[in-house]
Order: sequence, then C-alpha cells, then structure tokens
Amino acid sequence: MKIEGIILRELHLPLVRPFETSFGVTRNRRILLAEIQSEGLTGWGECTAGEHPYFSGESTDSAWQVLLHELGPMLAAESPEHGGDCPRIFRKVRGNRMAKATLENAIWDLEAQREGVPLAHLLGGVRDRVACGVSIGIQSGIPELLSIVEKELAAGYRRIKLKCKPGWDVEVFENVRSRWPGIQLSCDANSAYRLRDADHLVSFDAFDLLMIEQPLWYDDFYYHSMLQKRLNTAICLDESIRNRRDALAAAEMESCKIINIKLGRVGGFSEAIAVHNAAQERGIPVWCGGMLESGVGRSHNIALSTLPNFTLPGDVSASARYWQEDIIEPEVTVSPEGEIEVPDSPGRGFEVRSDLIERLTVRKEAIPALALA
Ligand code: OSB
Ligand code: MG
Repeated sequence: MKIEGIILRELHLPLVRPFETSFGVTRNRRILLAEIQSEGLTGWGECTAGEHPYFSGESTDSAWQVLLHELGPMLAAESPEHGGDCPRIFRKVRGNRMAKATLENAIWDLEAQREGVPLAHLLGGVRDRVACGVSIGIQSGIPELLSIVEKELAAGYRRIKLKCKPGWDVEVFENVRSRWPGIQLSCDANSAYRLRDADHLVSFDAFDLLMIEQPLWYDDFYYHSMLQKRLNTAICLDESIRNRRDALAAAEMESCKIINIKLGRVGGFSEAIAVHNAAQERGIPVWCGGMLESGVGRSHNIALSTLPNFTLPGDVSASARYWQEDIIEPEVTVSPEGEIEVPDSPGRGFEVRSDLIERLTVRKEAIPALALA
C-alpha cells in the first residue's frame, strides 16, 4: 500500500481518577496518536509510552522524536503490504518499541480495512468476546480501596488486580481476601521489591493470588527465577518481556508461569503474536496488559485478546473507567458478565471521533513531505 501521509498528534486527556503505581501517580495522559493515510483509507495507532520514562525507557517526547525523525521517514519510503513488514522496515532502529508499535499497529489496521476483515481475524483471533479484569491503583486508604473493589465486582469484572508496593501489600490483601474469599485476585508491584524481600513475598502465598506481577527489577529474569522457586504463587512478567526471545528465556529459566503481553512494550502486533505463540508452545498462559490507553489503543488490545492463548482476563476494561469521553465511537463497554464484545466490522471496528480528536490536539506534525515523495 502506498503511504500518502503520516500525521502525529498529541492529545491531552485527563483521567477520571488518578492512577497510582509503585513508580508514581498519573492524572493526565499525553496521548500520542499516528494517523496513516493510504489509498483512501486511514489507519490509526497509539503510542503507549508514559509521560515520563518510568515504566520503560520511552516517554511521549522521546517517542515523538523517534517517530518524526526516524521511523516515520523509514515507513514513508516503503510501501508495506502487511503490518508484518514493519519489523524489517524498522530493524535499524534499536529499542524504541512503543514508538515502533504506534506505526506498525496503524498499518495492521489499514491492512484489515483493505482486506475488509475485522482486525481480530487478520491477527488470527478465535473469540467473539474477551474476558476483562481491572487494575486498581494504590489508594489513600483501605476503605477507599474496598469501595472501588466492590464497585468493579458489581460491574462484572472477573479479576481484580491490585497495584502494590512495600507498605501497601499484605494488609491490603488481608482485607480484600477476607471480604471476597473466592474472587480471582492478583497484584502488580512494577518492580518495587528486591531479592532481600523474598521472605516477605513468600508471605503473599497465604492470599491465594492468581499471580504476582513483576515483583523484582524491570529488566530481570535470573532473580525472578530464584524467587519463583520459593513461591507457590505464579510470577507473571510484564516489564521484563520485550520480545519472543525473552519469553523463551523466561520459560527456559522458569522465571514466570504467566506472561502479560502489551503491544507497545513488545513493539507491535507482529512481536505480540510471536510472544503469544512462544508462550503457548511452552504451556504458559498470557493476558493482555493495559497502559491507560485511549480508545485507539484499547481497540487494538481487544483485537489482540482474541488470540487463543489469551486465557486469563486482561487489563482491558471499559472506556468510562478512564475517560469522561473516549475518542472512539462507540466507546468500549463491558457486559454484566465482565466481557467485551469483539466488533465484526472491518479494521479496528470502532470509529474515531475526528472532531473531538481535533479539539483535544495540542500538537500536530506531519512526517515531512519530502520523505513521502
Ligand atoms: O504495569 O500493568 C502495568 C498502567 C501504566 C503502567 C503500567 C501498568 C499499568 C496498569 C494499568 O496496570 C492497566 C490499565 O490500562 O488499566
Ligand atoms: Mg504490570
């Protein structure tokens, strides 16, 4: 397909409530979108980088620079036929996987539209509904947390994930577990612990957690494998898994028993599928993580979650948990059974609200026309 235009935009979108993790609080999202025009169609991609390079080394600003000066011109100089051509096109650029995913995912969206099939089908998806969980940030106190958990369970969500850190863990789990003994409960530390905390982490076994997500260093496999030997609870790796090779290494070393797949973190749909397949071959279930996405990224997460080895509820939840008004139509809703219905229209299956996007845009830049000539 001939690339006729690539437009980058930054939108400012306030969250309906602050989201606190072990690495900080997010109140306002700076959403970076790429819009790619080709042969009368428009594909959309979202960059999941944070406002600061705290989750990964990328940030909204670093991704903007790399997209504008490196990846955008590289893509514009080619005519990719498939989303799967992007990793080769971007091969020279090391890292910057969230920036790469922004463009690659927009090409997959375009390809699905061109073929007239739902994005989920193009990816090899097998489900028409996906199971949803929620990720609940660190709160000011336990009563506040309990009322949020109560509300999310009433809404139908099938798994509650609690963000944790030293000082916001065991007491919190005790309170939630004693009130709801049977629910699927997990926690996510975002690398807040060290190996010297191993005895403390072993005490989490008492709460029958579905998993402990990324307890140790963001780039580690080895110490997680040492910790996993001591735990009954499954470790789930998020930050550590950058690609298929990492998934294979983690499986080989038994660093985890579950993998969280995030499109941005692994560099786009191609690598996400590769991680999914590698995990499936080794009997490791996966689920789709979230990065406080707007509707564009959320629609891509829904499509990804239809692959067969996504057997655990993901962090893909309703638009209204994040935004007063989402930038897609219809917005993402979750049924009382805790499921999202996968759209069956061509492409991502949700329209973008162009007027609202224009109104929220604070920065807009086209990939220089020279590169597109
Ligand atoms: O580790 O899964 C994480 C949000 C920002 C950065 C990292 C993470 C998260 C979440 C939120 O847990 C998931 C969501 O989008 O609801
Ligand atoms: Mg995580």
